[in-house]
Amino acid sequence: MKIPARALRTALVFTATALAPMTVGAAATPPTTAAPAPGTPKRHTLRGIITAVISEKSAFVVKHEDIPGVMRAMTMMFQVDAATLKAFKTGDTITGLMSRQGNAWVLEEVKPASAESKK
Ligand SMILES: [Cu+2]
Repeated sequence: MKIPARALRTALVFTATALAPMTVGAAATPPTTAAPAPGTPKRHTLRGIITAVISEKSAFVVKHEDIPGVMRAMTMMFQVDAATLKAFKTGDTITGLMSRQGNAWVLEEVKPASAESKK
């Protein structure tokens, strides 16, 4: 049986029209909001200079700038991971994300500050 081209075109248009509301409905569904996992520490952006590297504690002493609403400018110690510890030295200006984890302040995503200030 041969379907006339015109009838076939009509059928396709009808199908597309029928599907359209479904597509719109799916697109209108709000994305699932990823709520922060309970217990995840708040992280704050920090900028400062490393005044000492304490290898045996896997820590940096950082003289950081004021973190509005969180902490005034001060010099304090931050735990860092082994890779970060090796990647930086005393005198480096850095940015990072600080958070309170247990009894320690932790600095993550540490980057040279020069990379951040290139705007
Ligand atoms: Cu501080």
